[in-house]
Amino acid sequence: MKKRKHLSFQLLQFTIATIFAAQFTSAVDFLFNGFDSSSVSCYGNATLDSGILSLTGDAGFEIGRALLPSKIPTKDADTSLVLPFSTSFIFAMVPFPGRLAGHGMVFLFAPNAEIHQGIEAAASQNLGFLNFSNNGDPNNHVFGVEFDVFRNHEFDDINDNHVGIDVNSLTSINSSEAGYWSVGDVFQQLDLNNGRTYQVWIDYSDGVLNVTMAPVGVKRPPRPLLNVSIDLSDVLEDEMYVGFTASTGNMTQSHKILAWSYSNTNFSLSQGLITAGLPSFELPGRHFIELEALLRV
Ligand SMILES: [Ca+2]
Ligand SMILES: [Ca+2]
Ligand SMILES: [Ca+2]
Repeated sequence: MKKRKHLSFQLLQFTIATIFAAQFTSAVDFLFNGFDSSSVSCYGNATLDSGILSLTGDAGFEIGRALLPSKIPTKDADTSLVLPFSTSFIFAMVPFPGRLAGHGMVFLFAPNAEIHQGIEAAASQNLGFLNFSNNGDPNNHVFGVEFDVFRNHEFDDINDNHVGIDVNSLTSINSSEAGYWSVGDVFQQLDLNNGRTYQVWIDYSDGVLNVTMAPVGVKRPPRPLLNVSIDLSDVLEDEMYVGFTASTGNMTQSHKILAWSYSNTNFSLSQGLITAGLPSFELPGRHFIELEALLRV
């Protein structure tokens, strides 16, 4: 297996993980600028190297998942209302030279950690999130925000470069071309899997979910990419695993997470993520193959 070395990547690794009972019962805060085995538990093909989390490698048909080691509460113990949350992470999807690149990754809440127990997940277009038989089942209790780079008509994918909101299903309830709204409300399209490093912000409060992304280092755009009214109270169980999952198939790419913050109370915690001096994964030139380019030939 190929290993990419990031010798120049000296991450300041620190963790703020506090459980407190002030405003909300069992509210959670954590912030990881780089990962080690105490910050996340890896499943399937996920690996940690020099503080970087790689969910998948180059073997094909892989599933990698990395979750906070313990479940966290997602509902107020007294009121049973879904706790507001604000999470942000920095990721890169890195193609392998000469290989078709796919399939994508999901930020998820799941009732179980294991890939092949409980709500089972499959590779390829299933993104390590669900599989063909459980897809769409309301008893799944899985919620995700997907970053999908291959168009699957069976899931009504809008294109091969989109961000979607997934409730118990890989058919998103809402999705958008990947990108952000810059100053003057001009849409800037972003190529999810060109190796570039992006920051994502996902906020949920008062029944509204906002998903925003931008190239790392760009200030958080005020207008979100996705803005959806959604009641998660029937979707989330009282305690859930939270983290990331990704898969490859015939098409393969590395799905990397560099940093991650999460809070139920402090919607500015993501400002503690280090966005400068991160390694670059962009390939010199354009040596990887995009399927759409191949099909045009
Ligand atoms: Ca897809
Ligand atoms: Ca999709
Ligand atoms: Ca692409």
